[in-house]
Amino acid sequence: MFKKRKGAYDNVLSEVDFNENVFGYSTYQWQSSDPSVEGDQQVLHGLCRMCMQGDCATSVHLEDGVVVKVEGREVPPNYGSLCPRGNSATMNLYNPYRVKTPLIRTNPEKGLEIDPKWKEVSWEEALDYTAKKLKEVRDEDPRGLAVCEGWGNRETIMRIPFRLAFGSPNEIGAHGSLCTVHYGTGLIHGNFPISVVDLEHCDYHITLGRSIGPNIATVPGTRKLTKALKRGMKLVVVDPRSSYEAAKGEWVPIRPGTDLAFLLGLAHSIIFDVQKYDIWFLKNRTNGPYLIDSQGDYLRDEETGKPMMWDLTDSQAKTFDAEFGEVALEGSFSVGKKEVKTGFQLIKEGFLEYTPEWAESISTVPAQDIRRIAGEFIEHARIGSTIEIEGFQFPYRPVSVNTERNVMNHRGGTYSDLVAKIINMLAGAIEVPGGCLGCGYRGPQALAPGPDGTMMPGYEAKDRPFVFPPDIGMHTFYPNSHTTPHLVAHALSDPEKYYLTYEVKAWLNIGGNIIKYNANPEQYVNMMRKIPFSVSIAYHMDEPTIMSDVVLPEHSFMERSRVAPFWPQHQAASYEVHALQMLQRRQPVKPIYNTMHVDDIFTELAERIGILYGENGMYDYLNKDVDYIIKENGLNLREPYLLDLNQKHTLAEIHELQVKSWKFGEGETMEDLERDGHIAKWQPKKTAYNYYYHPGNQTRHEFYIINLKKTADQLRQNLEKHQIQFPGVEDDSLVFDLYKPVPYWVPSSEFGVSEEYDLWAINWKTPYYSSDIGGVVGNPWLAEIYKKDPWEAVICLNSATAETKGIKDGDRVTVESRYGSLEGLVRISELFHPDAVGISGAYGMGTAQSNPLSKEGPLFNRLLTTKEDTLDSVSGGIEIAPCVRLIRKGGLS
Ligand SMILES: Nc1nc2c(c(=O)[nH]1)N[C@H]1C(S)=C(S)[C@@H](COP(=O)(O)OP(=O)(O)OC[C@H]3O[C@@H](n4cnc5c(=O)[nH]c(N)nc54)[C@H](O)[C@@H]3O)O[C@H]1N2
Ligand SMILES: Nc1nc2c(c(=O)[nH]1)N[C@H]1C(S)=C(S)[C@@H](COP(=O)(O)OP(=O)(O)OC[C@H]3O[C@@H](n4cnc5c(=O)[nH]c(N)nc54)[C@H](O)[C@@H]3O)O[C@H]1N2
Ligand code: SF4
Ligand SMILES: [Mo]
Repeated sequence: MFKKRKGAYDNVLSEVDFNENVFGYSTYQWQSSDPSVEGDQQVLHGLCRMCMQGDCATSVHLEDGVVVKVEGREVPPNYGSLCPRGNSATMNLYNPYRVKTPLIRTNPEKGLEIDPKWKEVSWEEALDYTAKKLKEVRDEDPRGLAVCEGWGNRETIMRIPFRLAFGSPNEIGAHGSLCTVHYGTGLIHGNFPISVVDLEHCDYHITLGRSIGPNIATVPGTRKLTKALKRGMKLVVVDPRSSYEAAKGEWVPIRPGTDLAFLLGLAHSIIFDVQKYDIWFLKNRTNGPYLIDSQGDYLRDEETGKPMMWDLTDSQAKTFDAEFGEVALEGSFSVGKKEVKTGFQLIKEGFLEYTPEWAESISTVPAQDIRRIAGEFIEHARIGSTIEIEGFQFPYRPVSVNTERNVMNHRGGTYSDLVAKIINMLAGAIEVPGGCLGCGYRGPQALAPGPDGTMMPGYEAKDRPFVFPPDIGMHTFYPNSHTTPHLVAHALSDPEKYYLTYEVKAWLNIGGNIIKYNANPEQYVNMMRKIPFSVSIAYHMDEPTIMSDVVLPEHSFMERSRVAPFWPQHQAASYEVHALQMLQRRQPVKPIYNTMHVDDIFTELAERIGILYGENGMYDYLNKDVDYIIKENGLNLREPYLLDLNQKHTLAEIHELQVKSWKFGEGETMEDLERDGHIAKWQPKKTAYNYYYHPGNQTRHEFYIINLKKTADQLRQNLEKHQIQFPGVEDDSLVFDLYKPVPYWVPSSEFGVSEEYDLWAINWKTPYYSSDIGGVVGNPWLAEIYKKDPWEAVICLNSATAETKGIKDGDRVTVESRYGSLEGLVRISELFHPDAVGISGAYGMGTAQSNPLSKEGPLFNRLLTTKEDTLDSVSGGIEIAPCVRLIRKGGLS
């Protein structure tokens, strides 16, 4: 029987009454700390979380306390629609495979298929035991705790404050190695997470290896793309697979992993064939005219240290902010004893060899198509035109080329993104109506110039400081990387080689799946086996959870009370969302099992460890609103609505303070939010474009990517200073070669391999699987439809390729890369590039105690490697398109 506790949590954790519920599991009579659900409301304001977008507004309908329907609400950002995942949310709540009560392991042997021999325990026992173990680690060395997070629960507001109060620097994004998409956007847009097309104005959009909406069934993205297509926007989809989006535009099939070649060919064609680009933009809003010395650095004025440009009128170099007759965009000049060239000139010379014919030889995209697309892109850019929005004149450039993880997750992948940015800059289509826009942040900070006149790199393009000895994620050696679960695995397996000076003794998993969603799953299983104590705040018995010593079951998302500031991510781009400031509310349904709200779990643990109260306690960090990279979870608490550091607070109290502190609010209260489910305010439309804050020549983007060179120079110096080698690579030129300021062709690690491996495997997200947030893989309603989809969870092959190999539709084959293999059923189609082997989503694997559905289908990630010499050293990303061979049952084909 659960022991009654005194204090502010009385109303959450009291009166436990272990009844048998419909599923036959013990639960307790829940009494909400949330006034909204204390009555018998029949319709609740919901907030979907069946994908990372997590902002579609829903109505949750109940009958006799049972959820009978979830539907979209007619408010932003989804305006009534839900995708297949959102529609299946009911089954997320009533999933019989959830963890239903706290568990402590009794079997010391660990493995995905080994029964942990769980002991069901009370919350009191689970929390006391976990806190005692974590406290022991903290007393010895707080760095001994690693917190591993992921999209499974990014809603928690207390994960980061808990870790900081604990004193551990080690947060690991479980998801990072296959999602390295942020550098270019941080550098060119000062934004996060990626850059998106302005679908409200764009007329010609080239999209490479990414999804705008329909491919992953993102509701706001699909709405906006549909409108843009109706309006007549031309869509060019460069992809080895003819996706749903490709079907709505021109499909340009490309050989997997060769997008950099295509993009270099496109840039070449604009410069040398079309010979038309936005000279005003390049001269005024980029560092293209800056003079570069023979070392590749800016020529600087001796007195002021400022970068210089060449004035054609009086033939001399001047600081960039001086008065100019006519700025030189191209050319070579002598300044004193120095021979210098403009940044633009160097890029132009660098791109000379990348003719469309050359690009065709690598990417298979016909040279004539590359030339045509280059011409159409520039034609649609309307160079020189303007548009007035609310009395403000913007350049109007309705074109954009965008890339994402399937283009960037290769050695050289950061260059692909940067070449796409260069193409947008050639058209003048950066941060202006119609063009390519940073996704998340709107305001003066994004494009703010530094002392060199160029905008300050933001987010991951801003170097992390060189800290030695390094953290377990090795960010010291990869200062611009995304999260690096793979490097953590390497470092923990060989601490000395990676200069680690302390041990990881405790692991806290919260909604991340380090095992399944990266490469080489076994390495993470081995790593987790060696960690002395691990705890998982879990929804179901996924791979990291079955490896744990303690399982703390959390509420499913519909049971989680939430107040969330809206933060546009990934695909959503238009005035509708980009000028929108919104608070959203999720009224929770009553929990059906013996679970807790994730943030109540953190509070209870923090209190027991002794890190909840006082200065540098968890509440203090909540008040400080530590600089979250994604502000979506930031509380933004401010005077006089801060938490009292010496008193325990319920979540309901914190939500109340959050609403009162909301910086776009005008005195709204929790009642307002409770009544309407959201508070929405649109800022003036012109502020949806960051150009507005720094117009004309008030800021510049890096066309010549000097930031890469600066980072590499510093990294080299630091390695020398500490007299250390770059860990994990034999030859560090493999690393430094990717930091050159002029992008160039870098073949991925999967080219030039033995001829046996004659195809390349590719992967994509789908309307059913966008990641496993909400446990979509085990959702029976979704399974009912994904099992009918011929392309889901199978091995897709082009018909001609299949014929040459004697493979027929329905055959079983093994797909083998140099690193791993998988088996599956073949589906044949004209809609795949002849060199591609397509495997969607992330099916397969599972554990001894997970939903059997999670074991079905091939797991693409088994084909991948995390070896350092295959990485993109700038982003830290792993190779996503491995070369493979097919083995048909009964022999090699
Ligand atoms: N094959 C393949 N691999 C991929 C990708 C892909 O498209 N295909 N995508 C890559 C990308 S871009 C990313 S960002 C990463 C994402 O990888 P992760 O950040 O690890 O995220 P998720 O897939 O959301 O799942 C994490 C775990 O949380 C569990 N979970 C679901 N709901 C809940 C919940 O309410 N609470 C808790 N505690 N856990 C929950 C899931 O079942 C899963 O085991 O994966 C990468 N890996
Ligand atoms: N609704 C919703 N939206 C999401 C997410 C979600 O969970 N829900 N997850 C978000 C996250 S974390 C991320 S990182 C993004 C990532 O999402 P995206 O990168 O946009 O999506 P993917 O489906 O992985 O890949 C997109 C396309 O790349 C193609 N592709 C595969 N290999 C290649 C190649 O070699 N070259 C080219 N040109 N194309 C290739 C695939 O066929 C696919 O059509 O999505 C985000 N969007
Ligand atoms: S896109 Fe789908 S899964 Fe994602 S929040 Fe919206 S309805 Fe839910
Ligand atoms: Mo991602």
